[in-house]
Amino acid sequence: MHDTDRAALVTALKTRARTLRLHVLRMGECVGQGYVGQGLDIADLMAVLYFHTLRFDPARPDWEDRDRFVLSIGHYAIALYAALAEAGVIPEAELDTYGADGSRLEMSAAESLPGVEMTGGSLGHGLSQAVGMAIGLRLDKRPSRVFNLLSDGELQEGATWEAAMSGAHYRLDHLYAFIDCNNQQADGPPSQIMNVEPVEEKWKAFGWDTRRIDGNNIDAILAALEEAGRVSERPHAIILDTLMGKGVPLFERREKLHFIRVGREEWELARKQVSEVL
Ligand SMILES: Cc1ncc(C[n+]2csc(CCOP(=O)(O)OP(=O)(O)O)c2C)c(N)n1
Repeated sequence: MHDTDRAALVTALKTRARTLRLHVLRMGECVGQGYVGQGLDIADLMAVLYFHTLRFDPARPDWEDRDRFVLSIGHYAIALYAALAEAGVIPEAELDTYGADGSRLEMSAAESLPGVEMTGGSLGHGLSQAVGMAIGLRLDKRPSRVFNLLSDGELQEGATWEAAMSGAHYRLDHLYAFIDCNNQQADGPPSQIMNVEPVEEKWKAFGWDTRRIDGNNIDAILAALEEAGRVSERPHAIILDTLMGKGVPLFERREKLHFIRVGREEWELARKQVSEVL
C-alpha cells in the first residue's frame, strides 16, 4: 500500500472512531451512567475491525462465512452497539434505548441482538467460546476468522488460560485475541487486585504469536493485524495498552472509571472534547 493510501485509511478510521465515541456518549447520556470509559477506550480497535478488517454483511448478520467478533466482556456492549449502529446492522435511533427496560441493547450484550455472537455477563468464558468456534469453522472448511476481545481482568480467570492452551494446541492461526489492558478492573488497577503482568510473556509461553501495542493508535493496530496475518500455525494475541475514557480528558482524569455516573452538564463538554480531536 502506498504511504498516501495508508494515511488516508488511518484518517478515515480515526473519523469512524470519533463517531463511535460520540455514539458511546449518546448511549451514556440516555441513562446518565454506564460503561462509558470502556466504550471510549476501545473505540479505535472497533473502528479498525468493523470498518477495515472484519468480513461481514450488515444486511445479513448471520451470513455463515462471516468473520466472528466474540465479545468476552459483556459489559463492553456499549462499544459493540456503537459499531453495529455505525455499520448499519441496527438502527442508529435504537442507541437511545441503551440499558432501558425491554431494550435489545442490554448493558451486557445478548445473542438475541443481530450481530452479537455471544451472550456475555459472566467474565472469563469468551476465549473458550472463540476457540470452539474456530475449531468448528475449520472442521466446516469455512474461510472465517474469529476475533475475541477480552480484558486484563479476565486474565485472572482460570478458564482463559485453558482456552489459551487449547488454541495453541490446535494451531488456530485464524484466531485472534485482543487483550484490553486498560489497567482497571471494578475495584482498582489489576496490579493492586491481582497482578496479571507480564502479559505478553504469558501468552508467548502458552504458544501464541504475540505483540503489544498502543491500543489507541490506529496505525499500530493495523500494523499488528498485518504482521499477525503473516504468521501461521499459531493463534495471535494482540495486547492493547489503552486509556480508559480515551478522547474525553474530563473522564480520562478520573481515578475510577469502571462504571461512571456523569452529571447532566458534563455530557455536552464530553461531546465537545471528543469532537475537537482527530
Ligand atoms: C465471573 C465474573 N466475576 C465477576 C463479575 C463482576 N464484574 C463485572 S465487570 C468486572 C470488572 C472486571 O474488570 P475488567 O474485565 O478488566 O473490566 P474493566 O474494568 O476494564 O471494564 C467485574 C468483576 C462478572 N461479571 N463475572
